Amino acid sequence: MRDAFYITTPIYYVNARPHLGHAYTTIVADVARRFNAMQQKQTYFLTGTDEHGDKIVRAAKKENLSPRAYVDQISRLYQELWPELKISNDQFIRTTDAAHMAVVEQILQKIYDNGDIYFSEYEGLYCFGCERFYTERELVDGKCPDHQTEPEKIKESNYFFKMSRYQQWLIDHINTNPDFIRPERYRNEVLAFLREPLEDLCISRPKSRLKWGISLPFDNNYVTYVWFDALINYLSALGWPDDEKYQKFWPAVQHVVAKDILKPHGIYWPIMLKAAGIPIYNHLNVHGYWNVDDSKMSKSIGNVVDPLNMKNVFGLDAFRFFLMRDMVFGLDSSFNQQALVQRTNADLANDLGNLLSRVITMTHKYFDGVVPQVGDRVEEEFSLGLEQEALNAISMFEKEMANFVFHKALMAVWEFIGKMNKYIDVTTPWELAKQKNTRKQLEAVIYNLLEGLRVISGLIYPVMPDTAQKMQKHLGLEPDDTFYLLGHLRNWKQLAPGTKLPKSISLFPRIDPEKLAMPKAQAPAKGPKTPFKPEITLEDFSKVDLRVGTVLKAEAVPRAKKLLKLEVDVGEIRTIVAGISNSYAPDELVGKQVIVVANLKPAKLMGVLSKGMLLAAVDDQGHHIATLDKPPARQGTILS
Ligand code: ME8
Repeated sequence: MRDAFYITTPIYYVNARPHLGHAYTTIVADVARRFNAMQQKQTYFLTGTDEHGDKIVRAAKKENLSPRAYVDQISRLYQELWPELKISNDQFIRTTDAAHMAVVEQILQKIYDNGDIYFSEYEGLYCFGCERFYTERELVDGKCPDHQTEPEKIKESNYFFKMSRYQQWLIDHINTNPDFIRPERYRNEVLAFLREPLEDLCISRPKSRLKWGISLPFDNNYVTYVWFDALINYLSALGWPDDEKYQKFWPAVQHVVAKDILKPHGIYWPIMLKAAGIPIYNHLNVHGYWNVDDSKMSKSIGNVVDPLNMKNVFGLDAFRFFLMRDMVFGLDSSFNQQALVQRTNADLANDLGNLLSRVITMTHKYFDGVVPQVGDRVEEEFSLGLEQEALNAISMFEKEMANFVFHKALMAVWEFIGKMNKYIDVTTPWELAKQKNTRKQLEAVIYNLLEGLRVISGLIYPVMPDTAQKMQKHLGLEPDDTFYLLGHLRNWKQLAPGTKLPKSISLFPRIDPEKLAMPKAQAPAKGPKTPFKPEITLEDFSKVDLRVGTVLKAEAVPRAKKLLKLEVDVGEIRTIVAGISNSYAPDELVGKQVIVVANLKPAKLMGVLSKGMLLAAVDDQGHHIATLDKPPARQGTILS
C-alpha cells in the first residue's frame, strides 16, 4: 500500500476577507501536498472556514446580515480564491456543515463519558475579541496581547475540560517525538508553556450569551467553545470514526499553522485527541508572520495585501515562488513589492528563463529543434558530472522539502541551475558547432542540457505548477502527472531523441519596476452596493463645514462597545465620539490628521457630548478613516 499523507491548513475565520497570510499558509500546504505526491504518496489536502462563535455573530450584525447569510458570503470568497491560486485541496470544510457538527457532538460525548469534562462556576477575565478567558499571567500590562484591550471580569457556570490531567503525558510525548512540533523554536515555546501548571479549558458558552454554535450533547443550555468545535474539523473531514478516508489518512496528518495559533494546536488539540482515545497527529508545522513593509498587516494601516492583486500584477507562479523562497519557514518575513520584482527578475527571468531559452534556441539552431541522438562514449566524456549534480540537487531538495525548509529546497534547485550555466560555459557548444568532427560532442552536450531542464521542471512543480507544465511542453513532453515523480526525475535519459521541440518563449518576462501598474486599492468588496443618494446643489454642499483636525487624545467610552472619545484640534479643541473601536485601537489614532464635519449639531452618546463627526468609509473590513494625502495640514483648514 502507498504511504499516506494528509495535510491541513487552519480553517479561517469568516470575519475577514482572505489576505496574504491566509494565502501563504494555504500555498505552503499545497506545495507540501504536491511534493508528497511526487514521492508517490497517497495524499489528502483539507482547508476550510471556521464559522461559529461570538466574533462571527458580531461581524454579521455589523453587516446587517443573519449569521447564516454572512458566513455563506465570506466563506464563498475563500472557496473562490483557492482555484485562482492553483490550490489543489481535496475538500473544503465548513464548521456549519451538518456532518462536522455531528462529529463534534460525538467527540464531546465521548470525552464527557470518560469523565474528563466537569461543570463548575468560574470567574475570570474574558476577552471578547479572542472569545476566551485569560489568566493574569497571560496579559500584557493588564491587556489582551492580541487586541490590546482590557478583558472584562465575568462570572459563569460552564463546562471544563480537564487538560491538567494530561499535562505530563504531553510533555513526555513532545520529548520523545522531537519533531512533533517544528521548527524547534515553537516546540521550545510549547514546552516552556508546559512548565507552568496547565489550567483546565472552559469549553462551553451559555446560550443566554451566544446561540451561534454547536449545542453540547449533554446540556442543551450551552454551545461549544469555538476552538473545541474548530479543531475537530481535521477529524470530521475524514468521516471519523468509520469512514475509509479516516482509516487511510489518520494519523498520517500534518497541520500547518502560523505562530498565532500555536497554543490551541500544540496543547489543546493533542490533549483532546488523547482524551478521546484517538491517535495523535504526526507533525505540527508552524510558520511566522508576514509583515508588510516591516509593519504589521492591518486594516487600519490599510496595508492588507490582496493575493488576487498580486497574482494579477506579477503572475501566479512568481507570487508563489516569492512566498516560498523569501520566507524562512518559522520566522517572520517582510513582504514588499520591490523585493518581489527583484526576485522575479533575478531568479525567474534571468536564471531560469534565460537558461531555458538559451538551450531551446541552441537546439533549434544546431538540430532544427529536434532532440539529438546520443552515443555512449562521447556522452561520458562530455557529461562532466552533470547527471550527478542533478541527483545531488534532487536529494537535497527532497530532504529540505520533507522538513518544510522550502527556501533551502529552492536554493538547491537554483544551485543546479548555476551548474547548468557553468556546463554551457565550459563545453562551449557554439565552438563545437563550428567544426564537423565535434558533432557527436555537440549532440551530447545539448541532450544533457535538455535532460537537466527536465529535472528542473520537475523540481519546481510543487511551487510553480504552471511553469513546470510550460517547461514540459517545451521539452516535447506531454503534460502527465507521472512525469513529476521523483523516481522518474532520478533517471537520466528520459527524453526521446527525434522529438521536435516548440520554439522558445520567454517563461518570465522581466518586470520593469517603473512601469509596474500597482493597484493601490483592494478589489471592491462583493455584495450589494449602496445606491447613490439624490443630487444636491453646490449650495447644499457648502452648508457642510469640513475641517482638517488632528487627534490629540483617544480613549474608549466606558461600557460602550464601539465608541471612542477623541479630542481633536480643529483650530479649537473638540470632543468627538466615534463608533470605530472595532477597527482602531485608541493609540493608533493619536497624531492622525482626520476630516471632521465641524458644524454637525452636537449629540450626546453614552453620556458624552460629541461636537462633530469624523469621515470614514465602512466596508466589510470595518472602518477606514478619511485622512489627508499629504499631512500635516494646518488645523482647521476648510475642505472644499
Ligand atoms: O485563527 N502571516 O483563523 P484566522 C502569516 N479560525 N500567516 C497569517 C497571517 C500573517 N500575517 N495572518 C493570518 C483562526 N495568517 C482560527 C483557526 S483552526 C482549527 C482554527 C494565517 O482566520 C495563519 O495561518 O485568524 C494563521 O494561523 C491563520 O491565518 C489564522 O487564521
